Amino acid sequence: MTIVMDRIEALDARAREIMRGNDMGGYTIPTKGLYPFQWNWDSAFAAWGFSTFDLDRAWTELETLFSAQWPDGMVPHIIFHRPDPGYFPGPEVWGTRTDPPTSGISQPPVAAILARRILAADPVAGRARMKALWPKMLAWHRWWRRCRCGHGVAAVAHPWESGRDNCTDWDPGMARVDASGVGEYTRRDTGHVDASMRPGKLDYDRFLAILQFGRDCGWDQQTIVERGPFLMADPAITFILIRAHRDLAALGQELGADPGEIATLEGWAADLVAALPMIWHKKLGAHVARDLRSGEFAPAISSGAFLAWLANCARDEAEARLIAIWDRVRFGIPSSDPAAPGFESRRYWRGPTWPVVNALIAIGMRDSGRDALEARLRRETAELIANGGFWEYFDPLDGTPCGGDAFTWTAAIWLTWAR
Ligand code: 9YW
Repeated sequence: MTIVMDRIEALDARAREIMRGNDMGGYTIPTKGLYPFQWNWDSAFAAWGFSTFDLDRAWTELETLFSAQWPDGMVPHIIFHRPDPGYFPGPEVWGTRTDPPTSGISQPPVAAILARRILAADPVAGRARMKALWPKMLAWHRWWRRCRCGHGVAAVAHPWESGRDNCTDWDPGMARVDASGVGEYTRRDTGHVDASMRPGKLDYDRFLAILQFGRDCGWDQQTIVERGPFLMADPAITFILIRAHRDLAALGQELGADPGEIATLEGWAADLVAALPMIWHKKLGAHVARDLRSGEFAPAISSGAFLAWLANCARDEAEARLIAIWDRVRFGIPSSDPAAPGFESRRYWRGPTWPVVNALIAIGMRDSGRDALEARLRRETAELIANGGFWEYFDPLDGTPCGGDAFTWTAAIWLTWAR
């Protein structure tokens, strides 16, 4: 499909309007109603989107995100800047007692990857702002190393920490979570979006049981990692973190950071690469999520495996298998293999394609010289947005727009990459 010029301009204008409309002053919400706070990786994508038309605002987005960094270096997955009863679980459920109130887990560390791209667009005026952010990003990366990489590759202590909430990746770990004591609660998400597109009731019970464990131990990371109800190795965050460590090291070179700290970052990336065999699934022939409590692998290849290109860690024998998975759908990389049990084409992370994930995979394709694959992924993602609008995610089989409308990160991905 060729999208004609004035149509592209109209889509650009709409994307900017969505981003401005979701701008709460210093931070951007993912979408009105469903997600009324600042989310971690959404904000990094928002900053990248803003960098196409308002560089000052792009840096502000990252600065606001890092202003909620915990003393131990963690950058939380949600920042509850202002109360809003439209979302559950809110700050009183998380009980982190921080100011501003936040959740107690993190989210995929894409900030350094995208900050490097923003600085490339703003090398002069952006230098001082990136310089101020660099030690904060380093502290966050150190938190990942210390609190989530003790088993080798990167782990998540909650499916929400992966950013891919109900993906088939988490099925083995979630099956072991006892949710019998969570008590009564009222979900808000299903009031905004069709319940058939959202995680199920048992998923939510388990999400809450894991949250309650963290809250009850005062968000003590050692306790969570050693004894928490859920801990799984995440291929997506592992690949993202390898790339982010390297990008932060490169930013450090450019900004004249301490060479010892730059070498530390490169060492952390190398250690993650060395640990990759533990998530290599021989029979499936790809990198696959793995339960760190039981050793069990996830049942299917997910979009996480495609991020190996982003980290320049792809294994040749996986390539044909990954492309075969992609060929099973019409639009974009599916979040889980359509041929595997558990795939649902519209239920959140159990099958749908997500423009943000496609954009990260595309960076890897481009950087590793897979230009034809990158062009195909861009064309398919652009078609979804041009035909369906700026929705949260899409059915990869027929392109049906799903989830929330007027979504910040989809607008950002249009402006930065898909158009
Ligand atoms: C939730 C905001 C967030 C994303 C996540 C996505 C979802 C929150 O929305 O999580 O309550 O389920 O899974 O990746 O950051 O867009």
